[in-house]
Amino acid sequence: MAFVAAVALLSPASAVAREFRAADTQSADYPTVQALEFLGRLVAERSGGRHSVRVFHSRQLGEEKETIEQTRVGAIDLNRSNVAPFSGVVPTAAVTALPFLFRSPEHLHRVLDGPIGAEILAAFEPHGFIGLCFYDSGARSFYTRGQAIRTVADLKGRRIRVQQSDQMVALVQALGAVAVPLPYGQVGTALGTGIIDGAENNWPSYFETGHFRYAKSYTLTEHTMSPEVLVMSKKAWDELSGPDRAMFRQAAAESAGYMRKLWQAREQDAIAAVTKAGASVIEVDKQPFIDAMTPVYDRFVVSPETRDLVRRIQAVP
Ligand code: GTR
Repeated sequence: MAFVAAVALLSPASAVAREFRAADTQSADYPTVQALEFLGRLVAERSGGRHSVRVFHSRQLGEEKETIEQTRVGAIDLNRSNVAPFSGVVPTAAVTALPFLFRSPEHLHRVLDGPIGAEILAAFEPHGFIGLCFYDSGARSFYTRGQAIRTVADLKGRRIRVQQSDQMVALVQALGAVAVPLPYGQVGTALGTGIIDGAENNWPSYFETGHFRYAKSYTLTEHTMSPEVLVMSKKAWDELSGPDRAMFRQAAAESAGYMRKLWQAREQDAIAAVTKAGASVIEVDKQPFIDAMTPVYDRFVVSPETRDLVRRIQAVP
């Protein structure tokens, strides 16, 4: 017993040096990847060089569906993904991807920066993840090749790529389109070859992926503001000391603030770049799109807890 206790004292968890592998599907200079690098600098500094974060961007560790699973089992330590591909894994998190839930970026920030945001991050834990922070992702809108989308009817029968998420499949089906769930890295080729007619994403992703070259009409439906989320695998977390956990949480919160500033500039730059390259931006009456979303809410907002969460999010001013 005495020997065991002495060994434990000699090697407290906080003294164990570690490289944390972080996965991100976006490219090296995308704001989420920049935020992970920033987090890595804080962690290295504040742990006196004991810990470091190695960022694998551009899907080097795989597509989101796979990296989420690998993070769950502890093969990847940190993962920055959109909440939508988490929909089958952490149902509470999927609430933030519900269509037309957030009224504005300010509403989203007020919800995610407050107690509801903390509650949603905490909901990751029973599923093998520690929710560390949310990052901005703007609003997602549809973009298409060929005929532009001006009304819900223009989506009828069109093949639209969605993230690998049942909720996103349902959203697109509710608009009468054919949902094609594909990993992010396959969308460019699918658009280029005409396997799909369109996809949906925020401005920076539409630009950075080059999708604007094939799908030249961007229709401002802004149908979801599904945020990005940074999680740590519970396995890595369990090996951290209390002070190291607090350090990670603090560094993640600061990286979210850093990212928010980068994001605003990046959105504006992306809008300017795609319009300069000839993409047309189409404004629509959103009401018919909102009205079409009832089946999505009927299917995914079922339990009393989820209903209550949606109500509380809507009640945030
Ligand atoms: C982006 C998001 C990625 C990924 C991608 C997609 O906006 O940053 O994490 O989810 O969308 O559509 O697959």
